[in-house]
Amino acid sequence: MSDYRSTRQITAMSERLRTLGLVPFFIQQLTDTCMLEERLGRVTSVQRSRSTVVCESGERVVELSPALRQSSAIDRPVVGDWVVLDESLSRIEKVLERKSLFKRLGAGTHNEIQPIAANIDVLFIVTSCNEEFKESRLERYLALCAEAGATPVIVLTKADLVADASTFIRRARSVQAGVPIEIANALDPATLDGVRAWIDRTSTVALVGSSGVGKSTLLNTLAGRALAATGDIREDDKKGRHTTTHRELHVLPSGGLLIDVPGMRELRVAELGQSIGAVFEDIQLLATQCRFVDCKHETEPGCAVLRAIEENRIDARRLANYKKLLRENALATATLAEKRSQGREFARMVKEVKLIKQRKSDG
Ligand SMILES: Nc1nc2c(ncn2[C@@H]2O[C@H](COP(=O)(O)OP(=O)(O)OP(=O)(O)O)[C@@H](O)[C@H]2O)c(=O)[nH]1
Ligand SMILES: [Mg+2]
Ligand SMILES: [Zn+2]
Repeated sequence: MSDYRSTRQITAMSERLRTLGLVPFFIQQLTDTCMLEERLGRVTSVQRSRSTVVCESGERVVELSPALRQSSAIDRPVVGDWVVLDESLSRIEKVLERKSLFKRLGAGTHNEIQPIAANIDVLFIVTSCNEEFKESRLERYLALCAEAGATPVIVLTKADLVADASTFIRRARSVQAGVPIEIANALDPATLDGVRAWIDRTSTVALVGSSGVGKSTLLNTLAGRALAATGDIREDDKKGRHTTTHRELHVLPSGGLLIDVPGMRELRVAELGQSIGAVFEDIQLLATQCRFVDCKHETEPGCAVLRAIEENRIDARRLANYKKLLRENALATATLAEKRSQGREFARMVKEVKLIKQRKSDG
């Protein structure tokens, strides 16, 4: 599609779709112009098989097409997706190709990749200046963010509750070279200029982080009104009470889109590719100087990584977490690959049995 045509379509496009973050990347995937105005929409929340979609004509609760209902979790619509509805505007027919996707390995025994939020530009990894703060958790979020294809920003909330936030800032800086950090009191709009600078009219920001760190509070303060419920945290261990129970995309009155994601208890990784390396660039660079090319940085002589730990240039915790994520990722990735090949094998067997049956009935 020519640039001219896509520009013309955007100018003709409804203001509503534009405030929902519609950009040429999605318009270019549409083949029929009339489909654009009426049947295009963005998923603002998902409840089991039903999704809330905002289209030009307003908000609708819609079902999935039979094909989508049978597809795997990763291919089904998730909050943030751009979708095409059927002519009666009651069913999602197609999920447009995603610009980015934040996902994890499903919790519990479900060895399936679970999409969390689609088409996000920026990921606010929210953590607070108290016992909740953990470098290892941040590293995990950052690896998943690199894989998602979004820009990470660490948002340090509850800065008002500590005399000096500098220790937390220093610790946040250590988890990934050059990662932006914003300090905030999520209850006070006067402290949110740094956070606001990441939000513009068409970009989508997802808020992730443990329960109780202040994601919904941040959303409400940025919006200037109570869009989401918030809840207090437990006094003894500072843990949240999982107040937000489903993911939802909100449009800010001043423009910009925020996806509030409930605190996740488990954040398992799988199929991370090179994304672990994006977070642990320092360790991977040092590893090129180890004496042995296959150095595991355990007890080997001439290990540049172990030397950096001895000289306090790298934390032993950081190396341990790097190894843990590598192990976890390798195991989960292998399990998923095996499951998929078994699925293919099973499908092949079913096909063969059907063919035999057919031959029998034909003959
Ligand atoms: N003092 C202070 N309190 C905050 C700040 N941010 C959040 N809180 C409080 O922390 C508690 C939890 O905030 P929520 O916004 O509900 O937390 P959440 O991250 O949305 O939690 P879940 O929905 O459970 O995932 C509330 O009592 C908020 O008022 C902050 O920056 N400073
Ligand atoms: Mg919340
Ligand atoms: Zn080594």
